[in-house]
Amino acid sequence: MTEEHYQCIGCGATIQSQDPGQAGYLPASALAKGLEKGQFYCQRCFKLRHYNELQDLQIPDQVFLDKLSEIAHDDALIINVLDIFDVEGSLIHGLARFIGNQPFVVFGNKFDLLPKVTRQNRVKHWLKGILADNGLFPQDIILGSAHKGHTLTELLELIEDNIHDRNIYIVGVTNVGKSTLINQLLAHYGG
Ligand SMILES: Nc1nc2c(ncn2[C@@H]2O[C@H](COP(=O)(O)OP(=O)(O)OP(=O)(O)O)[C@@H](O)[C@H]2O)c(=O)[nH]1
Ligand SMILES: [Mg+2]
Repeated sequence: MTEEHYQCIGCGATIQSQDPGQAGYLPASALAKGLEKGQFYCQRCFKLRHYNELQDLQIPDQVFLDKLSEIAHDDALIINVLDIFDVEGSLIHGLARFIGNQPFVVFGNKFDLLPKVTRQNRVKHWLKGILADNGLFPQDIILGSAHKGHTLTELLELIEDNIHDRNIYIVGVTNVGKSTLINQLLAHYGG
């Protein structure tokens, strides 16, 4: 039997030992161990489970777009992460089209870089204006810093209020801090 017949019990990806950059990668040495046990976690899921560490993964555009278009038909809450230092550059073109009528909340990240005296309400008001100019009307705007767990109370409350009823999608363009945020959430929830 070839390794193509095995799936990761974490993410469902087909287990493969050829390309560490692709979904389902498991080093050949660990593959042998998995064969003994009869079950496999890919390296990415293994690290997520045991080290609370999220590895980036390159996926083909079409797979990503297909996944994105599922959101509109799911019971979803979308958290759109923005970099408050590059708001215009953080906007996802066509977001409203992808998410349909699903509730969405904006998380303005990297608030730690602003002076300590900065008033959150003023930043929220400013963000709201830019979003409205771009046809985006989030249910709420939350500010915080993915680097600093203690700034995430409001976001955690939002997640906890929704997680039992709907899937939560954290979306954002590159470099806004999604991985940092998810790693922080994993650290908070202990995996
Ligand atoms: N100052 C500050 N920097 C942050 C914060 N969150 C993320 N960063 C930095 O922003 C950069 C991008 O963060 P990532 O978490 O890799 O961003 P990402 O959205 O996962 O990026 P891609 O995986 O490329 O899509 C890194 O250098 C982080 O250290 C934050 O709250 N404050
Ligand atoms: Mg990332």
